[in-house]
Amino acid sequence: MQDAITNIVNRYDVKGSYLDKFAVDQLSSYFKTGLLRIKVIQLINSKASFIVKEASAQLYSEQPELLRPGGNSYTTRRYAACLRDLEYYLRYASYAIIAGDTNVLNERVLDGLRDTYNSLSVPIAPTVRGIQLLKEVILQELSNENIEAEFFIVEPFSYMCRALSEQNISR
Ligand code: CYC
Repeated sequence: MQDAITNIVNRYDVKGSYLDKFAVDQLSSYFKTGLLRIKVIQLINSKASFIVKEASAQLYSEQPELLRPGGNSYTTRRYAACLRDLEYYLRYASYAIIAGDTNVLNERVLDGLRDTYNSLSVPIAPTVRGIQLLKEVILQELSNENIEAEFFIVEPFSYMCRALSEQNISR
């Protein structure tokens, strides 16, 4: 797993150079957002089950066919798997927010996931919508607490949506 600091240090180590102004600017913007990152992960941590519940309720009200016979969330086993997956996305997004790096998402969540989903017929588009809804619920909660939304808060969610939506062009 990488974070904003190891990412920069590794790049400079490869070149064998000291951290220049560019690196220092990137590092200071990471440190400047540090307290806000902590606030955001505390909010996610304290409201995790609410966030998942809201996002899934919204998903199933938009796409009720998922819950009907033939839908991928039909049966309590699959419904539970779906809530669990949303919980995974939320938890790993919180790790990426505090790390300031999306690498953890590739390593622990996304690698191979499309293939797993395809082999189990888990539909990608509603999953992507579920991740967007997690993000929207968090943005609403942040605004309720007068915390201004910043790019780094939404980025891990957008990153997972992009990665899941991407077509595999090698096949
Ligand atoms: C299944 N989701 C799975 C499976 C994996 C993941 C590996 C297959 C194994 C299992 O059932 O547990 C996902 N596992 C992960 C992820 C990680 C991991 C992300 C990283 C930590 O270790 N179905 C829907 C919704 C969507 C959904 C749109 C929820 C948003 O209709 C999800 N995922 C879903 C469902 C299954 C599943 C229903 C069970 C499919 C089946 O067995 O038929």
